[in-house]
Amino acid sequence: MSDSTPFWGPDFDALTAIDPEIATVVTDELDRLREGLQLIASENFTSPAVLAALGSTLSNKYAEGYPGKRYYGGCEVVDRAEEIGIARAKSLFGAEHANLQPHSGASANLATYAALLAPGDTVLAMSLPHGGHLTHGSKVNFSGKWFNTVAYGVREDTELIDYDEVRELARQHQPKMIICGATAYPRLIDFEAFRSIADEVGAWLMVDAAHFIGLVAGKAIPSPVPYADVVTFTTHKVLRGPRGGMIVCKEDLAARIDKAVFPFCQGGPLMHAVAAKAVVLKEAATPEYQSYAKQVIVNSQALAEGLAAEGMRPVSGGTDTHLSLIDLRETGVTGKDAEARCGAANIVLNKNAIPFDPEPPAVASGIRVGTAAVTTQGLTDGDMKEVAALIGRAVRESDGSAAAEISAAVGSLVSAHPAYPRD
Ligand code: DSN
Repeated sequence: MSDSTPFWGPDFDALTAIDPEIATVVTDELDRLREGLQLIASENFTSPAVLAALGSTLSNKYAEGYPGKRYYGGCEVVDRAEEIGIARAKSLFGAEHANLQPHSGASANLATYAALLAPGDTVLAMSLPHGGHLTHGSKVNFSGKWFNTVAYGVREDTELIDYDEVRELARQHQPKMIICGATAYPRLIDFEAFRSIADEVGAWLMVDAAHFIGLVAGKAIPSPVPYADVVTFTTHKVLRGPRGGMIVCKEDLAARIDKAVFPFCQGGPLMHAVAAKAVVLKEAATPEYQSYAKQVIVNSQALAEGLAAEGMRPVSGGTDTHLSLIDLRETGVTGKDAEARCGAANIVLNKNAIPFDPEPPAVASGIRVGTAAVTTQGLTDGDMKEVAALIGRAVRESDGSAAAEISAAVGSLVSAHPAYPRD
């Protein structure tokens, strides 16, 4: 690009003139992000570079197929974005093959089932109430309807994955694929143990790394890539990229995975999102990102300790990652009420089932908190003590005046570290 090449991209004045209603939604959401504490463990704040790629004219291009093998003309420019992204993904994760086209984590998982299994095959995966994911065999999802799912969970005493149970179930049910990776499991997963169980019964090993792949990219926790046949993930959690999915796998599965993504599960890729994924893969290869990933965990551990001091028990006793699952039963407040009370005070988090939860999922006995976003905006472990105290007060005090006071304290904290500066 020469210096004189104009970037034809987001023009907020045009949006305001053409569609003031949607322009207001966009600015209101920006205000919401700026004014609250964003503790949803699966969210983050994308960089201006990622947003520029997302808001570009690459969105216009139909590019069914893969670089050099498209079903449409005019793909030679967007091909470059995908080729650059694939090379960056392989290098960052030490992977033999990468596919950047899945529209989401669920699409990446669907494609992996499609690549490796036939309907009716048996899959061994973590149960949703113990921290798994809808696409790991829930009855309301394709995975539970079209496949025979056997679920493993955590031990009641330690709240850690019960590897003995996983091995026993694998021997008993002879699954064609074993899945590890979760949405509400705060501890490291022993990928070597899963590999050895998969090898013992001749199963594929799929790791759904959506939650923690950013920590892997930042070299803050061990990688599943050397152990798994296929690793799927989203790009918008700790990794801090655009909303979307990605798959890395061994070379001998490359063609199967690519054909499963397109044409089996998807049509045209979202080339603006593919380009934005390439951008974040470059950002994530920097020393700054590695420091960020480590700080996410330091902050997460500080937050878990702070919440424990507030009488809220971290499930499994703590965290090794960006998230904590908090058992609220000692407070007498449900997850549902805690989410609402925190929300009223501009603290955004989600209710979450805890293992062996006596409450139904829509009520839940716990909350889940993550530090990916607050670390991006520059909050440190010192700030996490205050965050924990604010959550503690919001959960315990249900009246409106407390919410207003807590909200004011949240405002002071986040305005010192704006998610997206105003100038
Ligand atoms: N919904 C995501 C999460 O919040 O963990 C997983 O898909």
